[in-house]
Amino acid sequence: MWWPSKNFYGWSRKPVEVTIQGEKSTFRFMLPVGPSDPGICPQEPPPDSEGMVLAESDGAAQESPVTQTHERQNQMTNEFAVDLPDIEFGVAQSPDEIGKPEADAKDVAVKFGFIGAGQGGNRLADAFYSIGYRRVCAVNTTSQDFLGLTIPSKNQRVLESPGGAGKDPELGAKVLAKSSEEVLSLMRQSFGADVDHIIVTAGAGGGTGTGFAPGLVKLARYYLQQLGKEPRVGMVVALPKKAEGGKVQANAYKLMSALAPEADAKAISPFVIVDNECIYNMFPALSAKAFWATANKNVAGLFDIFNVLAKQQSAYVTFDRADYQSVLDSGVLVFGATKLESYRQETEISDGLRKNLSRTLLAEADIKQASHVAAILCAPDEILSVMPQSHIDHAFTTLERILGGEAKDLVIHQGVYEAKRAGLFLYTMVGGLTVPKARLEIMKSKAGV
Ligand SMILES: Nc1nc2c(ncn2[C@@H]2O[C@H](COP(=O)(O)OP(=O)(O)OP(=O)(O)O)[C@@H](O)[C@H]2O)c(=O)[nH]1
Ligand SMILES: [Mg+2]
Repeated sequence: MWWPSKNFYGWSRKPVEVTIQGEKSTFRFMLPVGPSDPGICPQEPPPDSEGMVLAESDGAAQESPVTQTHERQNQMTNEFAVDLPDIEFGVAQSPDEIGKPEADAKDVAVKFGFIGAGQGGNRLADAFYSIGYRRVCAVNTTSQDFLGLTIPSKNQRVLESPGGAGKDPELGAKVLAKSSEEVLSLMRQSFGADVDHIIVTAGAGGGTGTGFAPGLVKLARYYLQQLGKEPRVGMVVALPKKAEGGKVQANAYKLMSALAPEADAKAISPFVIVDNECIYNMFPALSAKAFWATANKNVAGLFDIFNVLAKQQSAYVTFDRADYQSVLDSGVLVFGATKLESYRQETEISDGLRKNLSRTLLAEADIKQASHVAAILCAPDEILSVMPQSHIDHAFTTLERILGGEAKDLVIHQGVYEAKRAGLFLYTMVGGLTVPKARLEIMKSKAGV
């Protein structure tokens, strides 16, 4: 059924009585509220949208006025039918039609769309663009934050605002609420219809990213639903370093407390918490300039490797798309990566896995809560062809024990892949965790809230 788009959303509030061929009928008319927008036609108003005039529900007029109008028109054509000329009409084009973005520049299992909010969120999204993802866009309250991004300018949008949100998330949230249609239009253009899963990226602590993030999650779900897809929406959210000021800590604490119930319930999934304090501790010597770029590149790389491997065949043990999807859907998750220098002893691989779980760029979570795990070992053929299978089995058994898997229904997906790069690499993705409350308490005490 055709349904009017946003700009023709309203119906006249009062039914109007009309006589057609001697028969009285009541109608409510569509109210145009702006120029036509024949893009994706929402069946209900988008979340947080403003200025929509909605149809009244009054029992007698349950049927859509559009349907009524079409039926009337059909009845009328019987008597007043005109022979129309046989001409080609073509397809009407509109600037707001669903876009056909470039395909990702790499072969991946899941087609992600990334939308970054605020400067940190924009840079995180940009890190995904830089490694080949193409359904990527950025929203902000000031164009200054776009400096240095590689995301094409057509995928960047400054929403109407006083020019920045000045660390005020309430202002950020108000700006987004006024521009929800514009953001949906940006998603249409940048993600197109061929998108499986949307990830919102934001730095917790500022005004724009923090204020936009909850609303963007809702809009992204709405967008996928309009495409007839599962509303799979996740987040990559960065926590401030401990040295960042009280207002930043307070903003981050409030955002994380607001999102935690949905993240813990796996309604926002995956929910990836990047801890800038952990990154700072891991790379203390990095210059200020290189710091964010290194942090973002590592986060995007860790996220990406599983998506790449899930698309690849293995002559050993394959980690497939369904395995990947089950971990992606398991809520709060952490990634780990380790390069093993030595792997001659049986215990060396299992020790590597253990380190992998403790040394992370992501906020420390209680990994004993894990419900889903992917553990992947990559090495060149010269290593895989000589390494005893018992070493690999021992590593996976150890992993299960560390995660407390023997006592519960822990799902472990394994993968063993031949790699071009020299060395033995271990990657882990552990899901089904909860937002680390201890880390939230640190932000709370620093903020004095
Ligand atoms: N991981 C990561 N975190 C960042 C980056 N840039 C900023 N952050 C973090 O994000 C938090 C919010 O900062 P911004 O993203 O600059 O703030 P904003 O969303 O633009 O908000 P306003 O400027 O106040 O409107 C900071 O406190 C940092 O901890 C980045 O490139 N990577
Ligand atoms: Mg900013």
